[in-house]
Amino acid sequence: MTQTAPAPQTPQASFRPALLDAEETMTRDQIEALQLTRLQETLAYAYSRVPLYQRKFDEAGVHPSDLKELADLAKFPFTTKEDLRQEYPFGMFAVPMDQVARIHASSGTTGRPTVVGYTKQDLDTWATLVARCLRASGVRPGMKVHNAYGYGLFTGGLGAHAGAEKLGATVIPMSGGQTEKQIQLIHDFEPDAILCTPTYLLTIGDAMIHKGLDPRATSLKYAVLGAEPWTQEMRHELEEMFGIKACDIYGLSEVMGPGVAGESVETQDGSHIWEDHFRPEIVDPFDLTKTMADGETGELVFTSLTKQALPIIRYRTKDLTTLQAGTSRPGHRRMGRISGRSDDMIILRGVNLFPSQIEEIALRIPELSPHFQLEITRPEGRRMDELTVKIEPREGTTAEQRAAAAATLRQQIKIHIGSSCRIDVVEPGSLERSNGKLRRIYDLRTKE
Ligand code: DLL
Repeated sequence: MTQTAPAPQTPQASFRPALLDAEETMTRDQIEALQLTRLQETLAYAYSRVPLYQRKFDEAGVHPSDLKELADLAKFPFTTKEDLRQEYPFGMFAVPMDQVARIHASSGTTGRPTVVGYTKQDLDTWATLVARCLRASGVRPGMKVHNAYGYGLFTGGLGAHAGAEKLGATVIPMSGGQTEKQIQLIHDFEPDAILCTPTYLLTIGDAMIHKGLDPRATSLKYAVLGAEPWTQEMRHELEEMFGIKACDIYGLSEVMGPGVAGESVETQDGSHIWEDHFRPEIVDPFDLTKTMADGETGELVFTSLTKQALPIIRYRTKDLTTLQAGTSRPGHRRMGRISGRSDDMIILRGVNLFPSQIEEIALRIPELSPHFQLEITRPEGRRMDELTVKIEPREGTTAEQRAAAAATLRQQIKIHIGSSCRIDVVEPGSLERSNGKLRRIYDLRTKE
């Protein structure tokens, strides 16, 4: 349970550890003991209430009673986005519809949307966990929070909103888009924190600069950013641009929404997964029988431990990362930076490449901006795919500096990733700006 402060606090109120949820201070042993009982309950609950789970467990020859210790989870079958699509819209709900208090959906790029549901208790847990994340990232009761995650079926807007309210903050429910209005409200309402995607914060900062405003002069002190991969270099860019502390928040609709994991402002060393509610695993995406040890990279898989409307068993996120021991919340493990989704991996002449790798390299070159797109083409008559990095230079750079920066980028990509590519330094302001989750990859192969 979240312990709310007895009286309204000012933003300056010093942080008291007593404000942490009791579960945040649990030891690893306590967490794992809690996980075991919750996991046993969840498996039995899912098996008895969701036909798809019953079918899949039966086919795999496992029964919920086979889970005697945490490692036994590896015997159970995975759940994929495809399962949710097949059961569209409500086939995976474990409660009757009159107990479903809210529905969200994620569109994805192809096929049917995936639909997720929440009971009142699920919504309360969700708000509690988002509140934990916001507090870890520096937000305090009494602060004003500008929420620029999109409201609607996307879990970002309403998820972040409920968490900020639960924390005791004052929420400004701006939603995504309308960048001019965002700037106006940030100026007029003087929020302490902003919640949005990293690329959208960049859009807002950029637009401020173009209007002759200084992003460092706003009232903002904290940003809680997620919903898309971002790098340490992008963190540095945004922290410098606004003079703020920027922390990560991670989540996905199928598992809950934002707030599955969140980063502490004191350590800024990756998001702690709230393991009292989710059991994470890292598996080898090419050999799903192989569970990876802490520190090894693989695909992140989640099992929910308390969800009522949509219990989710070994859900394959497609997100590639590592698990490491917790630091500021030692009982809960931390996620490494997400290098990308396996869906977003470009395989160029046998070399695997993620947009975040390009971001990391480009932002170390002072003449280049964080605005870039990746185009994949297959020129006529050629058997090989080509990658073009379209990137904007920093304003005020000369033609010579731009050419030199392009050559450096090309060389650094070759050295660090192993791919040859074309670099197209385009005019500042010419690439599409983010309104939320930014599309970085343009695959033009089918059009040729
Ligand atoms: O993006 C939930 C969310 C909203 C998280 C707001 C954080 C803030 P989906 O639309 O279902 O849900 O997309 C989930 O987005 O599998 C990751 O690939 C990516 N993602 C989410 N957070 C992060 C992050 C929301 N902090 C998918 N870093 C996930 C990297 C992220 N990728």
